[in-house]
Amino acid sequence: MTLQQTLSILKPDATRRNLNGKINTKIEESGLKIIAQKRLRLTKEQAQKFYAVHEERSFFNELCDYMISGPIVAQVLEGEDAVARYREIMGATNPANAAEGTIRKEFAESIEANSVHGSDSIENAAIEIAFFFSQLEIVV
Ligand code: IDP
Ligand code: MG
Repeated sequence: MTLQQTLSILKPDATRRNLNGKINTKIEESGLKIIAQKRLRLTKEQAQKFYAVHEERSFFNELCDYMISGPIVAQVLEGEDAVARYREIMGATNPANAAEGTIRKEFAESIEANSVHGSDSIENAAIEIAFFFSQLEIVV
């Protein structure tokens, strides 16, 4: 067990339906702590940069358009094994395959509008946190 930080995003479908509080409650009930949080709206260029790893995938352009369709909330979560732990409580990418009790099972609208993002590795967590936050904004 190691104390880790991971990047979370409440996506435009979540902010549009006023679900920030409900999702944050699930995060906090899992034991993860929200140690930084901000609401913002990405530009197309920023969305393309954030999702650059998916550049070759068929849904890349649609995904970037969706991510700029409304405000998002970027967060840093901290806790024991935070990267894997958050992936667990988020649930599968496609809500149809997400386990009971997960955020995506409960709230996601579709495989694209699936309410939350979570870093998929410790290395990517560090890169993604630095994309949104300076060290000054992360208060443990
Ligand atoms: P993840 O968010 O569970 O890590 P990724 O495979 O990294 O899933 O995909 C990034 C995001 O791209 C997903 O969260 C979802 O919003 C979107 N996405 C993934 N697969 C599809 C698809 O088949 N069609 C449309 N959008 C998709
Ligand atoms: Mg991913």
